[in-house]
Amino acid sequence: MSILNILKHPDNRLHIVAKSVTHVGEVTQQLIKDMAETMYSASGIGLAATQVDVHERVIVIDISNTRDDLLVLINPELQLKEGSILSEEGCLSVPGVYDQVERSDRIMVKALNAEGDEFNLEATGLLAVCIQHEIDHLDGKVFVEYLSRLKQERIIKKLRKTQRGIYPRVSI
Ligand code: GNR
Ligand code: NI
Repeated sequence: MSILNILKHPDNRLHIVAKSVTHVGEVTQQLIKDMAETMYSASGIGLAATQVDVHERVIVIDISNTRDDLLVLINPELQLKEGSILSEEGCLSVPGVYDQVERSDRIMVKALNAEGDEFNLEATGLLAVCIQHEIDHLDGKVFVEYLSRLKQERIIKKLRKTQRGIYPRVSI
């Protein structure tokens, strides 16, 4: 298992549209393990492969308080979305920035699990928000793109300042 480097906004690689997984095998399963370890170690509730510079449609989520309820979504497809919910979002690729985003409050999603089997899931509230946030990543979209241009410019300025001189540690 390994903790992967998380790309930080602004980074053009966060705008790459991820490709569908054609075969769920050992390589994808190892990616899922590494993504889960990375998400838990960063205390996030979700992580999309895009954020670790792998441009395949793979998502891991765990919104449980106990951090032991991993949800894996491969090639997720939104089948239905309804209602609206306004909630404060954050993102591991946009550290220290939190702001209100409007999303659908209830969704139905179809996806493959880590075994490659298809399943359908109905989600509401935080889980629905998180799934939409992660699917956006796979489509090359970061949540700050829903904010005003002024806010986006301020966020980029702040992140460029704090990221300056910070380079990922290479593990031995
Ligand atoms: O850890 C995360 N918290 C969060 C809070 C509100 C809405 C979405 C999220 S997802 C985020 C982890 C992340 O960046 N996933 O892409
Ligand atoms: Ni995110």
